[in-house]
Amino acid sequence: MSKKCIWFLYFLLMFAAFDGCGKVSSGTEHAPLYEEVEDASEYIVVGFLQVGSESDWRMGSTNSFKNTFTEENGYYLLFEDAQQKQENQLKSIRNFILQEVDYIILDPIVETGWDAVLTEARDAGIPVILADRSIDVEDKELYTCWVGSDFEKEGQRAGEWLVDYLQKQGRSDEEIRIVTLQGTLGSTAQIGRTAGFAAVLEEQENWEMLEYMSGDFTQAKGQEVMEYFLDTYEEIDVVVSENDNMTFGAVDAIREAGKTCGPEGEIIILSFDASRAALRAMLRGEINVDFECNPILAPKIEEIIQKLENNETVEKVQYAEEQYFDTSMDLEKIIKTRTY
Ligand code: GZL
Repeated sequence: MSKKCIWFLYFLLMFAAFDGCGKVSSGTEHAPLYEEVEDASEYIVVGFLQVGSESDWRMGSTNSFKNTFTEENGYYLLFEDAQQKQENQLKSIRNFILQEVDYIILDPIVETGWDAVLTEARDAGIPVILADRSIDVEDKELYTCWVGSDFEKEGQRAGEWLVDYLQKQGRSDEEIRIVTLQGTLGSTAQIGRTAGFAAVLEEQENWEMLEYMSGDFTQAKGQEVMEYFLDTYEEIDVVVSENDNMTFGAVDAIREAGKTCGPEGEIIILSFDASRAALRAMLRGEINVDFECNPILAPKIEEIIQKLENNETVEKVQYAEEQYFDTSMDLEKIIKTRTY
């Protein structure tokens, strides 16, 4: 189908999907529609399915894609924000298939439920690249490759950091009571971080995990869950929070309960993502350590698409480089280097 037909079909579909009040009935917020250009065939058309806009990390991810897949770089980016609902992603993939995009880039909200729709994409001859989170499918050929983080390593790094920190505090033999704010249940980031930390937890006889509960990677839910933890448990020594935005909520809850956290406080806080906002909170003494999760994945994915355009093979799994930050480091200097 010619690109001009695709654009006509796209506009037709968009109007068909509109429910009369200017909103797409599927509930997804569409980026402004791309006006038609003379010869769209010069562009590589990429359909990107973003999880939502739930966190600072997510905004860094969205900016990375919008700054990379530009018309100047030879791309048409069709951007869909699924507002953290898998059904919106499933609808949008079928929409992209109808438009015969050249590539689908999917950041899957959760790992399961993708076999059927990705089979449709493969039958339509459209390569699927996974960004950030991954999927659990029988047939690994349903996607070309996954570019993201080694989440289990992030969780393990957090456990190892806590062992070392408690040792330095002279608390290796003390009873340590821990609660965990989990991310969106069933997402790769949550599965990996929980499993990685648990691998270290099970080797520490004096550590007790009081409870896991999901704050869905949002600040509001993170505060709500932390309030529940504080109401339920007399003594909490450590909070493991699987992203910075839940951490911000947890810090508010701790303070409102008249308790303290961070390097000088009674509750140790481990966070994930290492957004600029969280490193500033660390500077203010609210967080002990933050495990980086790099959202700037679009340049690596763009390289992959160029290789595929040249019929080159690509690695099935490609991890982003990551580190951690704590108050022993020059945070003022580090924050100046951060891009999200
Ligand atoms: C991790 C990413 C997670 C972040 C959260 O790669 O999927 O989703 O840790 C975001 O901030 O909501």
